[in-house]
Amino acid sequence: MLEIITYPNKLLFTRSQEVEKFDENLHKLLDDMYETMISSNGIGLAAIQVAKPLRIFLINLLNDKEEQNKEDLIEFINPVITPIGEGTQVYEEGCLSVPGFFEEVTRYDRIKVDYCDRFGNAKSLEADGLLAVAIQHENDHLNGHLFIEKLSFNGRKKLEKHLKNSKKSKK
Ligand code: QAP
Ligand code: CO
Repeated sequence: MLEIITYPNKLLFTRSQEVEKFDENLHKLLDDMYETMISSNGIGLAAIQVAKPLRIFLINLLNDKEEQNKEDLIEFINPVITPIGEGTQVYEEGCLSVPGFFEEVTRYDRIKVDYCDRFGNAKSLEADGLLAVAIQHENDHLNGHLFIEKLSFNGRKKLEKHLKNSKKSKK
């Protein structure tokens, strides 16, 4: 298990670097990130959330039976995202680095992603729905951005209240 860093840790606001070596160290990091994501009840995790500033994230959505199977895991390395069309969608997002807070965010409806797998093979996929949301959320982490930067005025107020309350319960 790796430790997940949380807001307002300043590492979360740093830009991650491209992966250059697709070696056993990378594979170990990907495996450790997977274990960390699953034991934290996550469906997505970026390397910067475990304090590794590398352009890597994992997504493992639930299937239509609401099961989270490792065979549905996608590992994205050095991803590049391109929106398809102008459509947008709204989804109630959360983040393991902002524990206990969930709020609506607007994202592109459809995207194309070019990325590498763990062996350095070039891959490409088109996504919509929740997968498109998850990819955009995780890709923001690689550029030092959090979903809470995209909140509406009322969402921001909710966040302030949440942060105050979680500080109180820590004391
Ligand atoms: C990113 O988020 C994401 O606060 C992944 O108490 C967001 O796995 C993908 C989580 C929106 C798709 C849509 C957060 C678990 C998990 C929490 C997560 C918490 C427990 C968040
Ligand atoms: Co996140």
